[in-house]
Amino acid sequence: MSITNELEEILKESKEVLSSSKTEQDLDTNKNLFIGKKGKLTAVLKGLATLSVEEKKTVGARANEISKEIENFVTEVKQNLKKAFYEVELKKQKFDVLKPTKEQEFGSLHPVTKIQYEVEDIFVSMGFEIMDGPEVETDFNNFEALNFSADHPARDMQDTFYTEDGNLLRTHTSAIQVRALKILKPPFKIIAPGRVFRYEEVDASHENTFYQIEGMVLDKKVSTSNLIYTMKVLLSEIFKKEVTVRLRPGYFPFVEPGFELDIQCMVCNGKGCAVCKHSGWVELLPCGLVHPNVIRDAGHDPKEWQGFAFGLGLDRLVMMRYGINDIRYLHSGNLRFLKQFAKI
Ligand code: FA5
Repeated sequence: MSITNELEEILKESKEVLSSSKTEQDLDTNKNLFIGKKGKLTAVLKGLATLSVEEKKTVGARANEISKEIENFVTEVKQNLKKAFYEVELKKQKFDVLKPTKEQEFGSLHPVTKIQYEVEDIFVSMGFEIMDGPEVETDFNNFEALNFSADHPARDMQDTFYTEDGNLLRTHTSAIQVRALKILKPPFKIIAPGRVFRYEEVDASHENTFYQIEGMVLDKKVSTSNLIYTMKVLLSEIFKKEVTVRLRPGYFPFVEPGFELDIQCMVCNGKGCAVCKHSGWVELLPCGLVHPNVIRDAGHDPKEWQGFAFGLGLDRLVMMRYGINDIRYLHSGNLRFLKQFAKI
């Protein structure tokens, strides 16, 4: 075989061998078979010495071209091998950030949140809007504007934590009534859920941090019948069965008349237990018609506008709904307790 043919054969063979390389290391070894010190092309070039000057020129030039072509082919194969390597590696590393680590480890809504959402749905379906307010309130919004003057004895029932600048942790969601009266143009219907705080001796039915849902309607011709009807709808929707309630007079400076709506204790079925303080009844839903002073102080004419308001104790509602015999379970972060509500 002539040297020229031998060179073309080497080029052909080198491409076949180089293409079969599986790794970059393989490729280096295969490259040396052709253009390394002991490679086939190097060996042929050594034979050039026997050729004439003219042949040396043409065959030598072709040999150089072939050497370059093999080098270029090596570079091309190397790039393809790199690309394939990273594709495989990336596929191995692909992971789903949202995939739960264990099948059973989903979190769930807190029972108080669940019931809050249910109450919200009931009121939204009756045309109420949902309002929010801050947990750190002014004395004015929490007390003063609700007819509790600075030395009013009813303040003693709702002692709280004060900040150094004279504000306080709100003791009830009724503070949001004041905000609603200021911001909204009557007629309006709102509910306002939220966390409230009191300096309170903790027992089976009293926490120092608990939840309420405020409700307020301001319109023309609002009566106690509207209030009682709305409370009835709420309770029948929440409990989905007849519940025994009693209505008695209750005093709150910002309503007149004021009522206490108690529910027969569903932990002991009215027999008496720690939750109802052995009375058979649980205070759940104080309410009343908005006091004319509150309406007037907010800049509306109490002869034109009337309203009702209520303040639902959400934790106690949850306790009645599920028969929970101690309020302290609710906010203790006890997972064995909370997990029982995951599938409800
Ligand atoms: C009030 O807080 C009034 N703002 C309610 C109101 C609103 C009256 C609008 C009239 C018109 P009271 O302090 O009774 O009222 O609390 C309301 C409800 O919150 C109670 O019936 C009870 O269900 C719940 N509650 C009160 N104190 C605690 C406590 N320490 N722990 C858990 N729940 C409580």
